[in-house]
Amino acid sequence: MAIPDSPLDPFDAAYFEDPLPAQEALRELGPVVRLTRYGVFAVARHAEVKAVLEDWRSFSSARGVGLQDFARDQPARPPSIVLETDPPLHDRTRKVQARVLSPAAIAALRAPFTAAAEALVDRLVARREIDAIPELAEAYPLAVFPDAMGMPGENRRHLLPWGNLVFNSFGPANAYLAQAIEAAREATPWVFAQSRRESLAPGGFGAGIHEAVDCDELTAEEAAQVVRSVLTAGVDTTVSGIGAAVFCLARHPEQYDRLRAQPGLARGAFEEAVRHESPVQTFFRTTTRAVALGGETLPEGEKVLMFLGAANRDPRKWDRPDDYDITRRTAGHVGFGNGIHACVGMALARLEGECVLAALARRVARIEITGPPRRRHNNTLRGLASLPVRLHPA
Ligand code: HEM
Ligand code: OVM
Repeated sequence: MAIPDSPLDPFDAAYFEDPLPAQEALRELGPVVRLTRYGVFAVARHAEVKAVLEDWRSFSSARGVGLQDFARDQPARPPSIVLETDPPLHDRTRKVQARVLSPAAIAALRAPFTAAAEALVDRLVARREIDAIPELAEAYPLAVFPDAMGMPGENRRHLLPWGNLVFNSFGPANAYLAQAIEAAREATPWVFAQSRRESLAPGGFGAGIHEAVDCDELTAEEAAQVVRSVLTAGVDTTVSGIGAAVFCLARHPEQYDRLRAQPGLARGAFEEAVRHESPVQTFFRTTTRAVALGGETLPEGEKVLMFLGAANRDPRKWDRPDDYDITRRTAGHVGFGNGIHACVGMALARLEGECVLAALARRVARIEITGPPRRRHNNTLRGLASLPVRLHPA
């Protein structure tokens, strides 16, 4: 049996505007396909995506989780020593992040995160007509995340172009990446400076990571890189996730009514939005040896693209996969990945999502879309650039 070819470019404007038909076609073409445009293998079904995520020995992250193969080409930017490593280095860096971002540590933030969400939504409801992307989906993470890190108030907006740059850099060197490099010119040196120990206030996640230097878990240089990893992954992702949830709830008023009746469903409503929209759409791995996948054998040294968003809509796995259902059992979705690299920040992301949606549920009777939503085009992140809405007060 041969592996079928596809000419799809999953990094162009037409795809970003409407990726679902192309994702369905990929799923139906076969369990593994070849993307001829980039000379890589790809998996879009839930079973194969999960299999790749769970086998880090065969599907390495250390040669980069983007299109570029670090074994062939010099990395275009300093690789992450968490995301783009394998054990044993990965175990050491991840352990520090996991401790600082543990469910218990995140639970301690519930009161300030709730207060910030309520204050923001109060201000926005008073305005009635807003753009829910800059004014809610971006404003909320920018209000709470840098504080939790121990960062200063000024210049936090730099976190957005920085994240936009890194998430574009996992794709090809296309016009989106070129624009993102340009747009992050000021942000880049700022992010490196903010990752140093002296820049981070005591009590925050940043200082907590640097404490690992004192017990020789990390070198000082490594600690700054592990902080940078959190700064990179921690904002744009939740912006896309919160934007996705608001967009889902605005398009599905019957789901929003259920949430209003029972604000305790906020966590489930956010999780289902992560499954439905998959803010992080794709990541690559590289084969470390000849490996069986979907009934075929892939050679060593090949890039494999995982379509997380397609897996999260695979009808082989999900009933009515395209429905947004806030009480769906979402267990098994791969929107936060799976296996040893599964999102280490998911407790924080979920707390942010829950706080925002619960605040909306209590204060807003209806979210009415008042203008054309605009997609954001990014080589890895799926989300909106603009979502004009009217917030009807409860
Ligand atoms: C890893 C998604 C929020 C930090 C991942 C991965 C995914 C993901 C799919 C797996 C990468 C892989 O397998 O190669 C998301 C989504 C988020 C979110 C959808 C929001 C809705 C966050 C937040 C933080 C964070 C808030 C930090 C506070 C990280 C880090 C990794 C990661 C550091 C790398 C972990 C490792 O390689 O072991 N995330 N993430 N993420 N995430 Fe998240
Ligand atoms: C990192 C990193 C960067 C982007 C995404 C990510 C989703 C991690 O620098 O470790 O996880």
